[in-house]
Amino acid sequence: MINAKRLLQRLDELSQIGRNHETGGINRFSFTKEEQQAIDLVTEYMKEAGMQVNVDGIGNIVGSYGDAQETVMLGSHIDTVPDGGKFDGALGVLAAIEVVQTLHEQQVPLHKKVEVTAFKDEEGTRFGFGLIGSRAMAGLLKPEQLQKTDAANIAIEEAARQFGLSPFPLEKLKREDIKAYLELHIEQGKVLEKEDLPVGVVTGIAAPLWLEVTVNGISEHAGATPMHIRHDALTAASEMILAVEQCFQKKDDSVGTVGKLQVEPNGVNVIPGKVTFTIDIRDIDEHTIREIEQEVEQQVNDIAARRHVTAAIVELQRAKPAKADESLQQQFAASIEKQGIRPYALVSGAGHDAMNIAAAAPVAMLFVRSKDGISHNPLEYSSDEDIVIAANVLYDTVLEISGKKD
Ligand code: HGY
Ligand code: MN
Ligand code: MN
Repeated sequence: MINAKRLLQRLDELSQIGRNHETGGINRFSFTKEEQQAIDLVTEYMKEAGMQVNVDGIGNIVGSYGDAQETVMLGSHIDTVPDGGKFDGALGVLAAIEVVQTLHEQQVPLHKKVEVTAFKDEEGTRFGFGLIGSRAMAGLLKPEQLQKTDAANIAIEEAARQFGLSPFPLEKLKREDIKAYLELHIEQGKVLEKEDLPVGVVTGIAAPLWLEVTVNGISEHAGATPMHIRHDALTAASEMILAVEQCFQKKDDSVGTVGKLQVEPNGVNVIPGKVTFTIDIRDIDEHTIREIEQEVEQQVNDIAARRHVTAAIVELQRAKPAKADESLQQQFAASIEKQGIRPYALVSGAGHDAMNIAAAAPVAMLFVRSKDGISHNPLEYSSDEDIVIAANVLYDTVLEISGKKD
């Protein structure tokens, strides 16, 4: 069994880094000093667990245990959304380290190397483009994507170099030796709570398509411009946003979110001349995502024409939905049953690094119950008891797929 006290203590310790003491939220964005502090702490934990620690060219932190050719990789991420919670990503990395430390302390003979990866920039908060580390490891990262910039116009490549990293050639980041990838993650939804279960096995992962819509009208005097001759970018964007919402009413599993909105010049007495907003589209099926994308484009263009403004849509990021490996799902279910818990299968509406790694290896995810389904919020919470159950399920699964058969 894993050392529950140590895991929970580390979770608390890591959660102090990047903490906004007013809101309780955590802000750890890529290639920043907060992230570096978190990397240093996680590196320390990995070494205490008996692992060799390496950082690859894009900044994935990889702890390795054992010297077998074939690798079972565990992992998740330690970066956050703005004012994020303490469990999203961090729990998966720390539980994985705890599993390895327990294997090490109990001198368990292994026939596979076990690695733990803290993937670089899963959330995409700083550059509006995420899953960077897992794209790189799966050979999906494209050179031009490293030219995406943050609000200060710093490109990913530049930020990586300033952080002491050399991302190119990207080919050297690709991994071919991973035989299985397992990720423990909070559910971030309400299903396990409704089923009154501490853990669940993920069957598939919905993928995000992120679009940015820029609406251009004319900034004019709010008092001197009659309503019927305005080119108001904000009222046009508002109608577009509600039309986007309508696109999802008819779809069962798809979800759509407008999360960011910028109004320029943003003056009380100025008709907005330019509005930029983002759309986050999710579904488990790639074809459905494309259908919705076309519908959204049609709506945006029709409304722009009718309101005498122009609209441009650019893709910020796209990923492929992924199915979890059947036999790894069954192994998780068997390990759950050993704890006397009913195995339960569910889809992940949230995106995860596992969906990229699925391009390079069989993957599976273990979900931990989220209180009230809240996540991407300082109120994000999973109980100590559920966390320990999940970490022990992960330990047993790793033992089953990596431990030497006597
Ligand atoms: O957006 C997501 O689904 C994940 O939290 N990055
Ligand atoms: Mn997240
Ligand atoms: Mn996450």
